Amino acid sequence: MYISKSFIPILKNNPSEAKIKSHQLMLRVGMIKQSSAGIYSWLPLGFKVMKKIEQIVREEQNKIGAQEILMPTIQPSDIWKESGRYDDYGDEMLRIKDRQGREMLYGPTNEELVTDIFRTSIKSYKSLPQLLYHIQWKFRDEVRPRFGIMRGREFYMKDAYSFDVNDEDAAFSYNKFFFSYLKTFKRLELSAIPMAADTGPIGGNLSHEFIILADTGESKIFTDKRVFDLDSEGSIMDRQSLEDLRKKYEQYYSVADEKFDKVEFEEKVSEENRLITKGIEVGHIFYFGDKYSKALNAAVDLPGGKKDFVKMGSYGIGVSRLVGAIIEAKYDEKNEIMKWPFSVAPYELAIIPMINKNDKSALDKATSLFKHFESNNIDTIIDDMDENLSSKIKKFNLIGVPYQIIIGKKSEGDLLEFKEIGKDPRNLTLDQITKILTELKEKN
Ligand code: 5CA
Repeated sequence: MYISKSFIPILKNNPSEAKIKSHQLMLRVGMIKQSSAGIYSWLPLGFKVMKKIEQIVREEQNKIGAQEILMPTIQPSDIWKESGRYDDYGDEMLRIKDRQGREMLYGPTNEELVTDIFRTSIKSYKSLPQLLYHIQWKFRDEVRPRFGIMRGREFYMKDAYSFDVNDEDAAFSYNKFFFSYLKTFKRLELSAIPMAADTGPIGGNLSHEFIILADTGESKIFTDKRVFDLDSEGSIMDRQSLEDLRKKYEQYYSVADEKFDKVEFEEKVSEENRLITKGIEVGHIFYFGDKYSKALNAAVDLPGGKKDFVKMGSYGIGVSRLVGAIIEAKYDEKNEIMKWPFSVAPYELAIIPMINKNDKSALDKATSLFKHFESNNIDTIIDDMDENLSSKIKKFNLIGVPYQIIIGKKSEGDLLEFKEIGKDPRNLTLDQITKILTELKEKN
């Protein structure tokens, strides 16, 4: 992509309406454009990042055996009346009438709809477990939409649903998602900590929020610092090791606001390990047994001939919110340097030639390098604008392309000036650079 032909509407200054750095940066480099309160269009740069995040989320869901489906955004009201949530959901639900006067709604979540899909097709315990997920827009008419896409009214969510024959199997499914979430956030270079949480309008009695630390986060958290040293190495998927993994995390007191109990906190966590801070909720998982299956009559035949309602859980990741969350975690606001994780960067490499009206050689060289990297599958952007080198570099620091090749006065012979954002440039050969980038690509 040539930057002169790209749709990347960069602003000179930070927009005054944005209160937190992710919102500032997203408007500044033209990742999104507000359409109405809490509703945004995604412009090429923002869209690319979100799609890359979505793909990582998808791959990690597939790895635990979840199957992808796609449910509609518009749902009929009757299934919500069956579950009893039609009235409970209140003003957050956007209610619509079609031309026949039928009550419809824009889905804020999908427990009812997926249970309806399940109950019409699955009749026997032999078909369990079923793990189904989709990645789809949701709408919640939030009282206070704010911070750009962080708390939107329309937002992009991955929501998964598990169906099991009994509580024990359901716990196994829950733990698969628990594990898969740790893996997903790690691939996004985020340190997201699972914290015991309330279940709110979703219901049930077991729940974890996955939270990354950020001063601008809306969730208050109380944790034992040692939880940050834990890791989720390996890809072991058996029941016992997954249960052990969850226990490993649960041994440390780590809760979101609503679950906080001062006495318990002070009893369980020594003073030097206490951490009270704020964070961003990037995922939330729930176990609610037969809450929806009972209400919607989703039952299966058991081995002995009896029937029972299936045991369900639901598992959400805020895909659009993650774009902002990664910025909150990675953007150095003071120096105006963003560094996207390689795995989700809008471009992996920027080629920045010094353009001189009388001498097109740097641009020619840039173009041939560009072709080379494109054929090596490296997502590359070339800056063909008539601007000075330092403003070009500043621009790419903001956009956050993690690697740059600068073709200026210093690049002579076979060596190229190669720069990882935020670090000093190095002179490397084309082969060396290609190797570095290809290896990064494989690792991600
Ligand atoms: N049905 C369950 C699990 S699928 C559910 O809806 N859970 S949730 O309400 O916690 O939402 C899941 C995730 O979506 C949250 O962890 C958060 O990352 C994201 N999310 C929720 N509300 C918003 C919002 N208004 N704007 C952006 N992201 C949101």
